[in-house]
Amino acid sequence: YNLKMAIEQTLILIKPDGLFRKLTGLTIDRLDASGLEMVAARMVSVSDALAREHYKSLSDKPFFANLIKYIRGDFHGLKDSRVLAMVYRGEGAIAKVRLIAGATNPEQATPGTIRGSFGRITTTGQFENVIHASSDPVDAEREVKLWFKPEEILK
Ligand code: IDP
Ligand code: MG
Repeated sequence: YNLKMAIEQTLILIKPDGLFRKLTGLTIDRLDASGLEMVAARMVSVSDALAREHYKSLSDKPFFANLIKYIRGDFHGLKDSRVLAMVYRGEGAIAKVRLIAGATNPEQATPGTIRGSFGRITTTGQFENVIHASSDPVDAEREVKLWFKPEEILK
């Protein structure tokens, strides 16, 4: 049968480990192969406030402090913190990108997914999983608005 999915937008971040390890092209190649369309992209220097707002639902987790350090580039010696933020749009975009990204824990992520191929857990136990991808429609809408002004996203 023909399963028609809603047209969605989803936020993707190439995290500091992805930039540091020169995985930008490989990551975008996999996202483009999904058939979804890139409709916004921006290099962002991640302030403490933006990092905390983005991950606010995880603020009570034991790994939260390190998560803020990670997303701000503190573990990768980047002179200025930076991530590549993108919006992809298309049918079922949120779930499609989550599938391409793979599971949160790189050790459990399916080989061939971005995290399964390129993610790692460091000797100090930090997850380095290369990308962020919005997890559901509510999160996606909130995150797209947090990282992009409306005029920065192609209609
Ligand atoms: P997601 O990125 O797959 O949506 P979330 O549970 O939303 O996973 O967690 C956000 C980020 O926090 C993860 O991508 C990862 O960088 C980090 N994280 C999540 N769970 C753990 C953990 O158990 N240990 C260390 N870091 C974690
Ligand atoms: Mg999440």
